[in-house]
Amino acid sequence: VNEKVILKIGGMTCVMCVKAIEDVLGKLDGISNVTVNLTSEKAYVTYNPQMVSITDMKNEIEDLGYQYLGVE
Ligand code: 9UX
Repeated sequence: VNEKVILKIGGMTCVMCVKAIEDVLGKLDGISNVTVNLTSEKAYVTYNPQMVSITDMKNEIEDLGYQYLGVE
């Protein structure tokens, strides 16, 4: 069953940052939709918690060089 989560992200300064985060999160198995908003600095994620965890998302965000600031 899919769930929705809103992740707070720090360090994004341009639309390429947004695209980079959407791309890496979108490639994770179990994530069916990602929309990142630069102004609000949030990622709106639809995912299957049996396939992927918030920690997985956090790791991907941090590996890219951005900050994971928790869930809203
Ligand atoms: Mo452009 Mo966003 O270099 O870090 S991708 S500011």
